[in-house]
Amino acid sequence: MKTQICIIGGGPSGLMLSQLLHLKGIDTIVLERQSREYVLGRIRAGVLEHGFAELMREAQCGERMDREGEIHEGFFIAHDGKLDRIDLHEHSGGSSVMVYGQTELTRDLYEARDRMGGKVIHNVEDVKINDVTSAAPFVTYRDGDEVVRIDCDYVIGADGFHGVSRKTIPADVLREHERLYPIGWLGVLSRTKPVSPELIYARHERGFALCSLRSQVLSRYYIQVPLTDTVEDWSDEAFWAELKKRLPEEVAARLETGPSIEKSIAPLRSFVAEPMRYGNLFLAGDAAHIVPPTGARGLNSAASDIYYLYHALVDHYQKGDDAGLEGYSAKALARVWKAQRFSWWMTMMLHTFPDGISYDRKLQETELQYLFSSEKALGSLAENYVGLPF
Ligand code: FAS
Ligand code: PHB
Repeated sequence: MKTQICIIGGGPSGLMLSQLLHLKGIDTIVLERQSREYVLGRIRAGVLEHGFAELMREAQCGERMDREGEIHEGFFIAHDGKLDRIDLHEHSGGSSVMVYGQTELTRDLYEARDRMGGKVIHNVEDVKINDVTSAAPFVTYRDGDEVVRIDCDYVIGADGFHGVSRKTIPADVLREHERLYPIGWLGVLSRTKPVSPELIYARHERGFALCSLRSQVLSRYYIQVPLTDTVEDWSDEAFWAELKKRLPEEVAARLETGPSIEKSIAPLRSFVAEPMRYGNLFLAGDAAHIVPPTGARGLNSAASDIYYLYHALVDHYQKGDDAGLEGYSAKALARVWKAQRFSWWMTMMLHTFPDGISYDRKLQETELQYLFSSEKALGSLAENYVGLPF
Protein backbone atom coordinates (compact mmCIF):
# COMPACT_ATOMS: atom_id res chain seq x y z
CA MET A 1 0.00 0.00 0.00
CA LYS A 2 1.10 3.63 -0.51
CA THR A 3 -0.10 6.81 1.16
CA GLN A 4 1.19 10.30 1.81
CA ILE A 5 0.98 10.15 5.64
CA CYS A 6 1.04 6.93 7.69
CA ILE A 7 -0.36 7.59 11.17
CA ILE A 8 0.40 5.12 13.96
CA GLY A 9 -2.39 5.24 16.56
CA GLY A 10 -6.16 5.56 16.30
CA GLY A 11 -6.69 7.66 19.42
CA PRO A 12 -7.83 11.30 19.32
CA SER A 13 -4.47 12.60 18.04
CA GLY A 14 -4.19 10.24 15.08
CA LEU A 15 -7.86 10.44 14.14
CA MET A 16 -8.00 14.24 14.36
CA LEU A 17 -4.94 14.66 12.11
CA SER A 18 -6.26 12.12 9.61
CA GLN A 19 -9.61 13.91 9.43
CA LEU A 20 -8.13 17.41 9.07
CA LEU A 21 -5.69 16.31 6.33
CA HIS A 22 -8.41 14.45 4.45
CA LEU A 23 -10.40 17.69 4.19
CA LYS A 24 -7.37 19.22 2.47
CA GLY A 25 -7.07 16.32 0.02
CA ILE A 26 -4.06 14.76 1.73
CA ASP A 27 -4.15 10.96 1.92
CA THR A 28 -3.56 9.13 5.21
CA ILE A 29 -3.75 5.61 6.62
CA VAL A 30 -4.29 5.16 10.39
CA LEU A 31 -2.95 1.98 12.02
CA GLU A 32 -4.51 1.07 15.39
CA ARG A 33 -3.34 -1.83 17.56
CA GLN A 34 -6.66 -2.31 19.36
CA SER A 35 -10.21 -2.88 18.22
CA ARG A 36 -12.50 0.14 17.88
CA GLU A 37 -14.59 -1.11 20.82
CA TYR A 38 -11.49 -1.26 23.01
CA VAL A 39 -10.43 2.28 22.11
CA LEU A 40 -13.95 3.58 22.76
CA GLY A 41 -14.07 1.70 26.07
CA ARG A 42 -11.28 3.81 27.60
CA ILE A 43 -12.58 6.58 29.89
CA ARG A 44 -10.12 9.47 29.87
CA ALA A 45 -10.29 13.23 29.45
CA GLY A 46 -13.34 15.35 30.12
CA VAL A 47 -12.37 19.00 29.61
CA LEU A 48 -11.55 20.50 26.19
CA GLU A 49 -9.74 23.78 25.75
CA HIS A 50 -11.32 26.37 23.50
CA GLY A 51 -8.70 25.54 20.83
CA PHE A 52 -9.53 21.83 20.85
CA ALA A 53 -13.24 22.54 20.40
CA GLU A 54 -12.38 24.80 17.45
CA LEU A 55 -10.30 22.03 15.86
CA MET A 56 -13.23 19.61 16.20
CA ARG A 57 -15.42 22.10 14.34
CA GLU A 58 -12.76 22.64 11.65
CA ALA A 59 -12.58 18.85 11.27
CA GLN A 60 -16.37 18.86 10.65
CA CYS A 61 -16.80 16.76 13.83
CA GLY A 62 -18.08 19.38 16.25
CA GLU A 63 -21.84 19.12 15.71
CA ARG A 64 -22.62 16.61 18.55
CA MET A 65 -20.06 18.27 20.82
CA ASP A 66 -21.83 21.62 20.39
CA ARG A 67 -25.20 19.93 20.94
CA GLU A 68 -24.37 17.68 23.89
CA GLY A 69 -21.24 19.26 25.39
CA GLU A 70 -21.39 21.93 28.12
CA ILE A 71 -19.64 25.30 28.02
CA HIS A 72 -18.15 25.93 31.47
CA GLU A 73 -17.10 29.45 32.49
CA GLY A 74 -15.63 28.50 35.84
CA PHE A 75 -14.80 25.79 38.34
CA PHE A 76 -14.44 25.49 42.13
CA ILE A 77 -11.51 24.77 44.40
CA ALA A 78 -12.65 23.22 47.70
CA HIS A 79 -10.26 23.76 50.60
CA ASP A 80 -10.51 24.24 54.37
CA GLY A 81 -14.17 23.17 54.30
CA LYS A 82 -15.27 25.81 51.80
CA LEU A 83 -15.74 26.33 48.06
CA ASP A 84 -13.98 29.13 46.16
CA ARG A 85 -14.94 29.69 42.50
CA ILE A 86 -12.47 30.44 39.75
CA ASP A 87 -14.26 32.66 37.24
CA LEU A 88 -12.55 31.58 34.03
CA HIS A 89 -14.68 33.87 31.87
CA GLU A 90 -13.76 36.98 33.86
CA HIS A 91 -10.05 36.16 34.35
CA SER A 92 -9.34 34.87 30.85
CA GLY A 93 -10.85 37.81 29.00
CA GLY A 94 -14.09 36.03 28.09
CA SER A 95 -12.98 32.47 27.29
CA SER A 96 -14.29 29.15 28.61
CA VAL A 97 -13.85 25.38 28.30
CA MET A 98 -16.02 22.65 26.76
CA VAL A 99 -16.95 19.68 28.96
CA TYR A 100 -17.32 16.74 26.55
CA GLY A 101 -15.79 13.31 27.14
CA GLN A 102 -12.81 12.02 25.15
CA THR A 103 -14.75 8.82 24.52
CA GLU A 104 -17.47 10.80 22.71
CA LEU A 105 -15.13 12.96 20.64
CA THR A 106 -13.18 9.85 19.64
CA ARG A 107 -16.47 8.28 18.55
CA ASP A 108 -17.27 11.42 16.54
CA LEU A 109 -13.86 11.29 14.85
CA TYR A 110 -14.24 7.58 13.98
CA GLU A 111 -17.68 8.22 12.51
CA ALA A 112 -16.33 11.10 10.41
CA ARG A 113 -13.49 8.92 9.13
CA ASP A 114 -16.02 6.23 8.16
CA ARG A 115 -18.31 8.81 6.53
CA MET A 116 -15.48 10.09 4.36
CA GLY A 117 -14.03 6.70 3.51
CA GLY A 118 -10.99 7.17 5.75
CA LYS A 119 -8.61 4.21 6.04
CA VAL A 120 -8.39 3.19 9.73
CA ILE A 121 -7.01 -0.34 10.15
CA HIS A 122 -7.64 -1.97 13.55
CA ASN A 123 -5.98 -4.88 15.35
CA VAL A 124 -2.66 -4.36 13.57
CA GLU A 125 0.24 -6.24 15.15
CA ASP A 126 3.98 -5.78 15.32
CA VAL A 127 4.11 -2.33 13.71
CA LYS A 128 7.61 -1.39 12.58
CA ILE A 129 8.73 2.02 11.31
CA ASN A 130 11.53 1.83 8.73
CA ASP A 131 13.97 4.18 6.95
CA VAL A 132 12.59 7.34 8.56
CA THR A 133 15.82 9.20 7.76
CA SER A 134 15.42 8.39 4.06
CA ALA A 135 13.13 10.12 1.57
CA ALA A 136 11.14 6.89 1.32
CA PRO A 137 10.14 5.72 4.80
CA PHE A 138 7.83 2.75 5.12
CA VAL A 139 5.82 1.06 7.85
CA THR A 140 5.16 -2.66 8.17
CA TYR A 141 2.66 -4.51 10.33
CA ARG A 142 1.38 -8.05 10.71
CA ASP A 143 -2.15 -9.02 9.75
CA GLY A 144 -2.24 -12.60 10.97
CA ASP A 145 0.62 -14.34 9.16
CA GLU A 146 0.84 -11.70 6.45
CA VAL A 147 3.31 -8.80 6.69
CA VAL A 148 1.84 -5.67 5.10
CA ARG A 149 4.03 -2.79 3.89
CA ILE A 150 2.89 0.85 3.61
CA ASP A 151 5.14 3.23 1.68
CA CYS A 152 4.66 6.89 2.63
CA ASP A 153 6.19 10.37 2.66
CA TYR A 154 5.90 10.89 6.43
CA VAL A 155 5.13 8.80 9.55
CA ILE A 156 3.17 10.34 12.45
CA GLY A 157 3.71 8.68 15.83
CA ALA A 158 0.36 9.20 17.58
CA ASP A 159 0.55 5.87 19.40
CA GLY A 160 0.52 7.07 22.97
CA PHE A 161 2.95 6.57 25.82
CA HIS A 162 3.36 2.83 25.26
CA GLY A 163 3.63 3.00 21.48
CA VAL A 164 6.52 2.10 19.16
CA SER A 165 7.16 5.50 17.57
CA ARG A 166 9.19 7.15 20.32
CA LYS A 167 11.31 4.00 20.58
CA THR A 168 12.20 4.39 16.89
CA ILE A 169 14.28 7.46 17.74
CA PRO A 170 17.88 6.37 18.51
CA ALA A 171 18.86 6.53 22.19
CA ASP A 172 21.71 8.95 21.41
CA VAL A 173 19.24 11.35 19.82
CA LEU A 174 16.25 11.05 22.19
CA ARG A 175 16.20 13.01 25.45
CA GLU A 176 13.53 12.07 28.02
CA HIS A 177 12.53 14.20 31.02
CA GLU A 178 10.33 12.58 33.67
CA ARG A 179 8.92 13.24 37.11
CA LEU A 180 6.98 10.45 38.85
CA TYR A 181 4.51 11.09 41.68
CA PRO A 182 3.86 8.49 44.42
CA ILE A 183 0.12 8.79 43.77
CA GLY A 184 -2.58 7.73 41.34
CA TRP A 185 -6.13 8.82 40.59
CA LEU A 186 -8.89 6.29 41.26
CA GLY A 187 -11.66 7.28 38.84
CA VAL A 188 -15.33 6.24 38.91
CA LEU A 189 -17.97 6.82 36.23
CA SER A 190 -21.57 6.63 37.50
CA ARG A 191 -25.04 7.22 36.04
CA THR A 192 -25.85 9.81 38.70
CA LYS A 193 -26.67 13.51 38.67
CA PRO A 194 -23.43 15.49 39.04
CA VAL A 195 -22.98 16.93 42.53
CA SER A 196 -22.10 20.35 41.09
CA PRO A 197 -22.88 22.22 37.85
CA GLU A 198 -19.15 23.02 37.55
CA LEU A 199 -16.06 20.98 38.39
CA ILE A 200 -14.79 20.88 41.98
CA TYR A 201 -11.06 20.31 42.61
CA ALA A 202 -10.74 19.48 46.31
CA ARG A 203 -7.60 19.85 48.40
CA HIS A 204 -7.92 17.87 51.64
CA GLU A 205 -5.53 16.44 54.23
CA ARG A 206 -6.90 12.96 53.40
CA GLY A 207 -6.01 13.51 49.75
CA PHE A 208 -7.12 15.21 46.54
CA ALA A 209 -10.57 14.65 45.02
CA LEU A 210 -12.23 15.85 41.82
CA CYS A 211 -15.93 16.08 40.99
CA SER A 212 -16.46 16.19 37.22
CA LEU A 213 -19.14 15.13 34.77
CA ARG A 214 -19.88 13.91 31.25
CA SER A 215 -23.54 15.08 31.14
CA GLN A 216 -26.34 15.92 33.56
CA VAL A 217 -26.91 12.17 34.06
CA LEU A 218 -23.32 10.91 33.95
CA SER A 219 -20.81 11.86 36.64
CA ARG A 220 -17.04 11.36 36.81
CA TYR A 221 -15.29 11.40 40.20
CA TYR A 222 -11.69 10.86 41.26
CA ILE A 223 -9.85 10.45 44.53
CA GLN A 224 -6.08 10.42 45.02
CA VAL A 225 -4.83 6.98 46.15
CA PRO A 226 -1.36 5.56 46.87
CA LEU A 227 0.28 3.97 43.83
CA THR A 228 0.24 0.67 45.71
CA ASP A 229 -3.59 0.57 45.65
CA THR A 230 -5.50 -1.50 43.11
CA VAL A 231 -9.08 -1.16 41.88
CA GLU A 232 -9.90 -4.35 43.82
CA ASP A 233 -9.00 -2.51 47.06
CA TRP A 234 -11.91 -0.11 46.50
CA SER A 235 -15.54 -1.19 46.66
CA ASP A 236 -18.08 1.36 45.42
CA GLU A 237 -19.16 1.95 49.01
CA ALA A 238 -15.59 2.61 50.14
CA PHE A 239 -15.06 5.00 47.23
CA TRP A 240 -18.19 7.06 47.94
CA ALA A 241 -17.45 7.19 51.67
CA GLU A 242 -13.90 8.45 51.06
CA LEU A 243 -14.98 10.97 48.44
CA LYS A 244 -17.53 12.46 50.86
CA LYS A 245 -14.85 12.84 53.56
CA ARG A 246 -12.77 14.97 51.18
CA LEU A 247 -15.56 17.34 50.16
CA PRO A 248 -17.07 20.28 52.08
CA GLU A 249 -20.04 19.07 54.16
CA GLU A 250 -22.63 20.97 52.07
CA VAL A 251 -21.34 19.20 48.93
CA ALA A 252 -21.02 15.75 50.49
CA ALA A 253 -24.57 16.02 51.80
CA ARG A 254 -26.00 16.35 48.29
CA LEU A 255 -23.74 13.78 46.60
CA GLU A 256 -25.83 11.26 44.65
CA THR A 257 -24.11 7.87 44.70
CA GLY A 258 -24.70 4.83 42.54
CA PRO A 259 -22.99 1.78 41.03
CA SER A 260 -19.72 2.42 39.20
CA ILE A 261 -19.98 1.67 35.48
CA GLU A 262 -16.22 2.16 35.12
CA LYS A 263 -13.52 2.16 37.77
CA SER A 264 -9.77 2.54 37.09
CA ILE A 265 -6.55 3.88 38.56
CA ALA A 266 -4.27 6.14 36.49
CA PRO A 267 -0.75 6.79 37.81
CA LEU A 268 0.41 10.43 37.82
CA ARG A 269 3.41 11.13 35.62
CA SER A 270 5.07 14.18 34.03
CA PHE A 271 7.01 13.23 30.92
CA VAL A 272 8.44 14.92 27.83
CA ALA A 273 10.46 13.34 25.00
CA GLU A 274 12.62 15.58 22.83
CA PRO A 275 12.91 16.08 19.91
CA MET A 276 9.40 15.45 18.57
CA ARG A 277 10.81 14.90 15.08
CA TYR A 278 13.39 12.43 13.74
CA GLY A 279 13.88 12.44 9.99
CA ASN A 280 10.41 11.95 8.49
CA LEU A 281 8.90 10.71 11.78
CA PHE A 282 6.88 13.22 13.83
CA LEU A 283 5.63 12.47 17.37
CA ALA A 284 2.29 13.89 18.57
CA GLY A 285 0.22 13.64 21.77
CA ASP A 286 0.93 11.09 24.47
CA ALA A 287 3.64 9.50 22.32
CA ALA A 288 5.75 12.54 23.19
CA HIS A 289 4.39 13.89 26.48
CA ILE A 290 2.30 13.01 29.52
CA VAL A 291 0.94 15.24 32.29
CA PRO A 292 -0.83 14.48 35.57
CA PRO A 293 -4.54 15.05 34.78
CA THR A 294 -4.87 17.74 37.48
CA GLY A 295 -4.73 20.57 34.96
CA ALA A 296 -6.80 18.79 32.26
CA ARG A 297 -3.91 19.38 29.82
CA GLY A 298 -3.32 15.82 28.54
CA LEU A 299 -5.63 15.65 25.57
CA ASN A 300 -5.35 19.42 25.10
CA SER A 301 -1.56 19.27 24.64
CA ALA A 302 -2.16 16.72 21.87
CA ALA A 303 -4.44 19.26 20.16
CA SER A 304 -1.72 21.85 19.61
CA ASP A 305 0.68 19.20 18.27
CA ILE A 306 -1.99 18.21 15.75
CA TYR A 307 -2.74 21.82 14.88
CA TYR A 308 0.96 22.52 14.12
CA LEU A 309 1.42 19.28 12.14
CA TYR A 310 -1.77 19.83 10.15
CA HIS A 311 -0.74 23.31 8.99
CA ALA A 312 2.87 22.23 8.37
CA LEU A 313 1.81 19.31 6.16
CA VAL A 314 -0.72 21.41 4.23
CA ASP A 315 2.00 24.03 3.61
CA HIS A 316 4.34 21.27 2.41
CA TYR A 317 1.92 19.70 -0.05
CA GLN A 318 0.09 22.82 -1.23
CA LYS A 319 2.91 25.42 -1.22
CA GLY A 320 6.13 23.43 -1.12
CA ASP A 321 6.88 25.32 2.08
CA ASP A 322 8.65 23.18 4.72
CA ALA A 323 9.15 25.86 7.39
CA GLY A 324 6.36 24.37 9.50
CA LEU A 325 7.85 20.86 9.35
CA GLU A 326 11.34 22.18 10.12
CA GLY A 327 10.05 24.20 13.07
CA TYR A 328 7.51 21.66 14.38
CA SER A 329 9.48 20.12 17.25
CA ALA A 330 10.64 23.42 18.77
CA LYS A 331 7.22 25.05 18.38
CA ALA A 332 5.27 22.07 19.79
CA LEU A 333 7.67 21.64 22.72
CA ALA A 334 7.43 25.33 23.66
CA ARG A 335 3.69 24.92 24.28
CA VAL A 336 4.05 21.40 25.72
CA TRP A 337 6.41 22.65 28.43
CA LYS A 338 3.97 25.40 29.42
CA ALA A 339 1.27 22.75 29.85
CA GLN A 340 3.76 20.65 31.83
CA ARG A 341 4.44 23.58 34.15
CA PHE A 342 0.77 24.31 34.73
CA SER A 343 -0.07 20.61 35.36
CA TRP A 344 2.84 20.28 37.79
CA TRP A 345 1.80 23.47 39.61
CA MET A 346 -1.86 22.37 39.98
CA THR A 347 -0.72 18.89 41.10
CA MET A 348 1.72 20.17 43.73
CA MET A 349 -0.83 22.69 45.06
CA LEU A 350 -3.77 20.30 45.42
CA HIS A 351 -2.46 16.85 46.37
CA THR A 352 -1.19 15.59 49.72
CA PHE A 353 2.19 13.89 49.69
CA PRO A 354 2.46 11.24 52.41
CA ASP A 355 6.18 11.78 52.88
CA GLY A 356 5.90 15.52 52.41
CA ILE A 357 7.59 17.95 54.78
CA SER A 358 5.77 20.63 56.75
CA TYR A 359 7.52 23.36 54.75
CA ASP A 360 5.94 22.06 51.52
CA ARG A 361 2.52 21.87 53.16
CA LYS A 362 2.83 25.50 54.24
CA LEU A 363 3.82 26.40 50.67
CA GLN A 364 0.66 24.68 49.39
CA GLU A 365 -1.48 26.73 51.78
CA THR A 366 0.35 29.87 50.69
CA GLU A 367 -0.19 29.07 46.99
CA LEU A 368 -3.94 28.91 47.60
CA GLN A 369 -4.01 32.04 49.76
CA TYR A 370 -1.99 33.97 47.17
CA LEU A 371 -4.17 32.64 44.32
CA PHE A 372 -7.39 33.90 45.87
CA SER A 373 -5.82 37.22 46.93
CA SER A 374 -4.46 38.21 43.51
CA GLU A 375 -6.32 39.05 40.31
CA LYS A 376 -3.07 38.44 38.43
CA ALA A 377 -2.65 34.97 39.93
CA LEU A 378 -6.24 34.12 39.00
CA GLY A 379 -5.57 35.47 35.50
CA SER A 380 -2.54 33.20 35.16
CA LEU A 381 -4.51 30.13 36.23
CA ALA A 382 -7.42 31.02 33.95
CA GLU A 383 -5.36 31.64 30.80
CA ASN A 384 -3.64 28.29 31.24
CA TYR A 385 -6.83 26.36 32.01
CA VAL A 386 -8.82 27.69 29.01
CA GLY A 387 -5.76 27.05 26.87
CA LEU A 388 -2.78 29.18 25.86
CA PRO A 389 -2.87 30.28 22.21
CA PHE A 390 -1.71 27.72 19.62
P1 FAS B 1 -3.80 7.70 23.09
O1 FAS B 1 -2.99 6.90 24.06
O2 FAS B 1 -5.19 8.11 23.46
O3 FAS B 1 -3.95 6.89 21.72
C1 FAS B 1 -2.85 6.17 21.18
C2 FAS B 1 -3.41 5.01 20.39
O4 FAS B 1 -2.31 4.31 19.78
C3 FAS B 1 -4.14 4.02 21.28
O5 FAS B 1 -5.44 3.78 20.77
C4 FAS B 1 -3.28 2.76 21.22
O6 FAS B 1 -4.04 1.57 21.23
C5 FAS B 1 -2.56 2.92 19.89
N1 FAS B 1 -1.27 2.23 19.83
C6 FAS B 1 -0.35 2.09 20.80
N2 FAS B 1 0.71 1.39 20.36
C7 FAS B 1 0.44 1.08 19.06
C8 FAS B 1 1.14 0.35 18.05
N3 FAS B 1 2.33 -0.18 18.30
N4 FAS B 1 0.57 0.23 16.83
C9 FAS B 1 -0.64 0.79 16.58
N5 FAS B 1 -1.37 1.48 17.49
C10 FAS B 1 -0.81 1.61 18.71
N6 FAS B 1 -6.21 13.72 29.93
C11 FAS B 1 -6.99 14.70 30.44
O7 FAS B 1 -6.94 15.83 29.94
N7 FAS B 1 -7.85 14.44 31.51
C12 FAS B 1 -7.94 13.18 32.07
O8 FAS B 1 -8.69 12.96 33.01
C13 FAS B 1 -7.15 12.14 31.56
N8 FAS B 1 -7.22 10.86 32.09
C14 FAS B 1 -6.40 9.88 31.59
C15 FAS B 1 -6.42 8.56 32.11
C16 FAS B 1 -5.58 7.56 31.61
C17 FAS B 1 -5.62 6.15 32.18
C18 FAS B 1 -4.68 7.86 30.56
C19 FAS B 1 -3.74 6.80 30.01
C20 FAS B 1 -4.66 9.16 30.03
C21 FAS B 1 -5.51 10.16 30.52
N9 FAS B 1 -5.51 11.46 30.00
C22 FAS B 1 -6.29 12.46 30.48
C23 FAS B 1 -4.67 11.81 28.91
C24 FAS B 1 -5.34 11.31 27.67
O9 FAS B 1 -6.57 11.96 27.51
C25 FAS B 1 -4.38 11.53 26.55
O10 FAS B 1 -3.84 12.85 26.60
C26 FAS B 1 -5.01 11.31 25.21
O11 FAS B 1 -5.51 10.00 25.19
C27 FAS B 1 -3.92 11.53 24.15
O12 FAS B 1 -4.40 11.05 22.97
P2 FAS B 1 -3.39 10.31 21.95
O13 FAS B 1 -2.16 11.13 21.82
O14 FAS B 1 -4.21 9.99 20.76
O15 FAS B 1 -2.92 8.98 22.69
C1 PHB C 1 -12.50 14.45 33.79
O1 PHB C 1 -13.67 14.87 33.71
O2 PHB C 1 -12.18 13.27 33.54
C2 PHB C 1 -11.42 15.41 34.21
C3 PHB C 1 -11.70 16.76 34.27
C4 PHB C 1 -10.69 17.65 34.66
C5 PHB C 1 -9.44 17.16 34.98
C6 PHB C 1 -9.16 15.80 34.90
C7 PHB C 1 -10.15 14.91 34.52
O3 PHB C 1 -8.45 18.04 35.37
